[in-house]
Amino acid sequence: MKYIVSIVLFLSMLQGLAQSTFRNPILPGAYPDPSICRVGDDYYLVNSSFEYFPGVPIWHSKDLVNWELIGHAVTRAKQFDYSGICSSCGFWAPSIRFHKGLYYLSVTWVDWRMKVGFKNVILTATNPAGPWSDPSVITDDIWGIDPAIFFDDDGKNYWLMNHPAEPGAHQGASTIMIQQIDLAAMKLIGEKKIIGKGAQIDAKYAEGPKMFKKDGYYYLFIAEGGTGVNHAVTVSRSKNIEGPYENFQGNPILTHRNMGYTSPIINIGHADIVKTANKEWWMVCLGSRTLAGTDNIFGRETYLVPMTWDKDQWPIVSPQYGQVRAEERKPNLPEFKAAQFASKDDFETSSLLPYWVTIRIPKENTYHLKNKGFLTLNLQSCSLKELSEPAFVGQRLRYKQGDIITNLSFQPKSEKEEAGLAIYKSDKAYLRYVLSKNKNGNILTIISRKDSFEVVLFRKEILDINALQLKIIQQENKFTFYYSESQNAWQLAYKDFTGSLFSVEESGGFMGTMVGMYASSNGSESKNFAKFDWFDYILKN
Ligand code: 6LW
Repeated sequence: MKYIVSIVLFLSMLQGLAQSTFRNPILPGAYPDPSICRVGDDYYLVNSSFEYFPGVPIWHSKDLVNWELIGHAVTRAKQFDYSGICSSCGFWAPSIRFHKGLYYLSVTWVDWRMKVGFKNVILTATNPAGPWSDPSVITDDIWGIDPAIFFDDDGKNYWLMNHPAEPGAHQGASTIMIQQIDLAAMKLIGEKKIIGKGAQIDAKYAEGPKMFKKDGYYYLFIAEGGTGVNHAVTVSRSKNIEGPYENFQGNPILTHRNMGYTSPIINIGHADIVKTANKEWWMVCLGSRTLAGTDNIFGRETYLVPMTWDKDQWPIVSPQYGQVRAEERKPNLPEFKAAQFASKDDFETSSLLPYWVTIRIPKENTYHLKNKGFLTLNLQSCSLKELSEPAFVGQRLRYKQGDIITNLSFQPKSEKEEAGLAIYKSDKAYLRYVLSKNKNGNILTIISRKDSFEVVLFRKEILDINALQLKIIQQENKFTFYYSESQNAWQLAYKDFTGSLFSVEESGGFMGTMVGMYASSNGSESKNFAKFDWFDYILKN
């Protein structure tokens, strides 16, 4: 008996321990450039979303650990013209703030075809779940990214942004500017001041500025080193908002750059901070989990790190450890039961669940849920290789080990028509696992594409296409493909495709990898469609 009691006590102690920690990243998958604000007991967080629609996800939490996707800031085609924007263009580094009943979201809209390439805008909302306003353009004539607003306690409001360095500065040099903003008129006023250029003497890419006031000091948190393995968070402060700013001698306050690729979490940088109602300070930042040592195929994700202040009132991030930890102690906040979506979507809803995204804004009727219990994709003549609006509905790849399964109904009518699954990194790096047709009949193929170079990994005639199921098993950076012609009679199609193709290191860009349902008639007009009965993305670790 005594023995049983001690086992129970031991188990509950273990459970207690388990409950006092959380796992990083708090938002796995391509959710970079986090910005956070607190309103009472509620926390709101936003991320970059690049060429995907709806744009700029808005998250809600009460405990900083469990997050609910409550909406997006960009839900209407009228807000931004996505047509033809390149992969990794679109929305960069939003910042969210709350002031006098209104939520403010400042963000960069990137389209290299514009005169400058960067348009910096503000959207507002009374409810963070939306609807958000149309954009007010603050700058479209200065090279600069990552805008943030700061509301000072004297009633003045400021606009902060990354800004070019003086001509002749070292390669990659950039600065941080500040200028007053009239938020009623949505116009910059007064003079622009440069208040930072990074902590390292030859710092590159000073960006992502966030301003805070505490005990008479203005603290300027920035990212520097570029958004790769040399990324870092640094801080400077001043008693005068317009400077001069003094760099903290303990900079960088957070980085994994000193570990290079030996760290299982790389790219740590681009941060925002928040003070809880319990007077704790926490930092959110971006980082990436690597697979097989180097491959970062998830893109940049959101992490949560504790923060405190030293005796001289400089911030100390991840006290004792100085690193972002995969398992971290929870904030001192009551647990928030965030609504979680089931892994399987049966497509019983009348509109897509919020985690689904499309590449740019598809033309009307590219997809629909009118056949209850099915997602229907109408074949588009464009494909994933054009900067167009393909029939693709996907979600972020986010598990180190996961199964992706779908049930497809599709009758290809020509050799150009195809439908199935796609793993998509950009217009230049993706893989299609599709049912198509040749002169002998229906075929199932797996084709990877890097730039304009395609490799056919698998091709097989399929006799019964009425109950076709496709499955991709991901184990770290290896992807194995199965198909089944009758319920769960799985046959191997291709084993261990190395996912380096989807990594930022190999294929560049700022965005991570998406996986989803796809259909195309590859340049020909088609009235054909593909129906997906369900889609399941199961966590296996
Ligand atoms: C973003 C910049 C960055 O604007 O990457 O991590 C850019 N840092 O701050 C795109 O996400």
